[in-house]
Amino acid sequence: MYSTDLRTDTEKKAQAVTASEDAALWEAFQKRIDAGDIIEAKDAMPEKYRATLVRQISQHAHSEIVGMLPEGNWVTRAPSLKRKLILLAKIQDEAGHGLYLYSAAETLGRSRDDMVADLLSGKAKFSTIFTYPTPTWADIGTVGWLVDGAAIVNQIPLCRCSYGPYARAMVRVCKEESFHQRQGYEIVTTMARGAPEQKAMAQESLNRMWWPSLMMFGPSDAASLHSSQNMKWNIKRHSNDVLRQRFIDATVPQAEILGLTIPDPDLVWNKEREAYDFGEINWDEFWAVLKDGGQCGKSRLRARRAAHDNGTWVREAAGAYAKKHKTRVGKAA
Ligand code: BYC
Repeated sequence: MYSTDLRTDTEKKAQAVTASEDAALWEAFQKRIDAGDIIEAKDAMPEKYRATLVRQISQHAHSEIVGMLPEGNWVTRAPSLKRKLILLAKIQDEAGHGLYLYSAAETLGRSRDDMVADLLSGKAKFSTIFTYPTPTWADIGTVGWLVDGAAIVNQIPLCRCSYGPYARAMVRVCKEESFHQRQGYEIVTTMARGAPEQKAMAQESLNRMWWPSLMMFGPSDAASLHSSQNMKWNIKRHSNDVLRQRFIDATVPQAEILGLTIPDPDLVWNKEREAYDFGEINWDEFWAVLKDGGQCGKSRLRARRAAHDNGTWVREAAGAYAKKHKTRVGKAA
């Protein structure tokens, strides 16, 4: 996860080919993008476009799957049967998101097994937000409210991404994320309006999760490596900073309604910009988390590896069944 190079040998070769790729292909491709065309799996595309999408979509899929872990830890401790059921349904949705996304990435020629191997070996990244611990029940509320809230702001524009299979997967993901955001906000609302201890727990969680949520949008535009090319290709429709600002402007009033305080002394409404000014994000922390996995990165990977190992027999049984079925169908034909 924390290496800077996500490319497989095949992708490296593919990118090397890019230099010698037909300039006419690049030009014709860019014309299609500029005309608002949707690119489909079998269409001609520059190898760099393909590799960029595999990188982003697989990282996104890994984030969904790893994101199940902090929530999974709370299923047995959720405060009521109703809360357990809702949390289980949400976690199941995240697994579904991972599956749509792995499938979308597979249309670009990368196998799911290879992508999962990159996650398990630590080569592929997943969202920094899931390297932070969730030690209290209020964190399950703030994950829904802030993390799913940030995900919606980031992902709604991806429904109009130039690559069809990714864009279509995003439509359903966004609908479900919207339910997730509301369930999180409802947990935080219940706590903020409950006993003083509950409100304090909600505030303490907000204090820890606010800044990491802002980091979900990626580095500042000045430091973003891929934004300008990705925007040219209509993979990204808005820059990291634009989306981050959109999230802050939507979320601050939600905190005010709850009587909670955003942990940023520099947060102030700017009348001229009609947006909130906010304090400096600790980018050293962001880059350090990307590099070494922060507090929980390593334990998240350990949990994923254990789940993968424990599921070996299921994959083997499914493979044996598929083989048997194929032989039977072959004989019948
Ligand atoms: N975490 O040039 P930049 C969810 C990396 S799941 C980790 O701006 P780009 C949920 C970036 O990959 C939410 N890495 O990159 C699930 C690049 O490194 P590489 C997941 C990050 O691609 C379960 C480098 O930093 N959402 O919501 O133009 C339960 C430079 O960045 C992060 C998605 O994946 C980060 N936060 O923009 C609940 C959305 N930020 O690859 C909720 C799809 C940056 O060159 N992805 N990096 O080694 C995107 O929209 C874009 O890929 C990003 C980054 C905005 C994340």
